[in-house]
Amino acid sequence: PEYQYLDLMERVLEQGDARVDRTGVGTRSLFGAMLRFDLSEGTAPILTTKRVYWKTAVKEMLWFLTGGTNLQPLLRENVRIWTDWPLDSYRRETGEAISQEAFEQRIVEDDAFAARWGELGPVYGKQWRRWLGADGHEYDQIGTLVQTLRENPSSRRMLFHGWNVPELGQMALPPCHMVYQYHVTSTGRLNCLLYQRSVDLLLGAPFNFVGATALHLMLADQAGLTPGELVWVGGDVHLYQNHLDQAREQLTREPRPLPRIALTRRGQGIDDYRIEDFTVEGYDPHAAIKADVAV
Ligand code: THF
Repeated sequence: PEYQYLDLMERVLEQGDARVDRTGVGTRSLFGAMLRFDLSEGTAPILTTKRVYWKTAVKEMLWFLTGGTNLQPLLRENVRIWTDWPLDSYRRETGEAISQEAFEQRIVEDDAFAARWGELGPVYGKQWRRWLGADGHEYDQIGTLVQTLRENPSSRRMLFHGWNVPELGQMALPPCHMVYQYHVTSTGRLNCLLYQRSVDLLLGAPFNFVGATALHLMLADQAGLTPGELVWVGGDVHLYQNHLDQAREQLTREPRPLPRIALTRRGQGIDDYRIEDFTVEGYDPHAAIKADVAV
């Protein structure tokens, strides 16, 4: 399974179209890719060719599920992968050369500061749990999904979407992992197809695989189903120019057996999961690979 990812990385490296992107860093990019991960044996797509901080990725997914869009609860869980965007706005708007650590500390300790500067706009959590309709009603796409998985699993409408067109301009970033569609087989296996429009293959994708897997487990648990396949589709799949050496390093490494992931208890509802409910066993990765995220 990990070979699919490494093959994709190699193709982007060797055949990717070099271009300048929104961030100005520059990428090598190719368009359209599919990876398939079998979750049915409890196997998790947590890459072994570098250490992936899977708890961080699961915590991020749990944060999306709360419907939250502010950094504060994330930082209180010591998840720092979203800081760069609000930090960038803060520095631009105030002209203050604050360090990341000082900024994060203020967000954690000062509620008013967090409300003003820690807000990412109507990103994932808002759209998933509280999509604001033209009728003024807030739509809980996740709640509806769980209900349909339970009551009408042959439905072809089991999906949720982050691309809320009128609100895109208020988001710190428009959604990358954009649509999640679910499918239940006659034997009660839950499959997911995740469409990701933009893929930071070195830093982002490994997190997105873990997040989607964690959500898959929770949804299966809620609907009395067993996890099946996670099908991942990438649109613009890219490597940033300052990630090329890291990608080459990763490609020299021999993949090890993938670990196993499980829930340790049954949730009372989709909002009832915590990081302690997830266990990963048999994870023996190669060393972490450091890289800067493009903002
Ligand atoms: N923007 C870009 N350019 N890449 C992304 O992957 C990305 N995301 C989210 C939003 N915008 C993005 C943010 N997700 C890391 C991982 C995921 C991120 C952002 C950053 C990261 O730096 N990971 C390091 C360190 C992890 C840690 O310190 O815990 C790593 O080695 O994995 C994709 O959804």
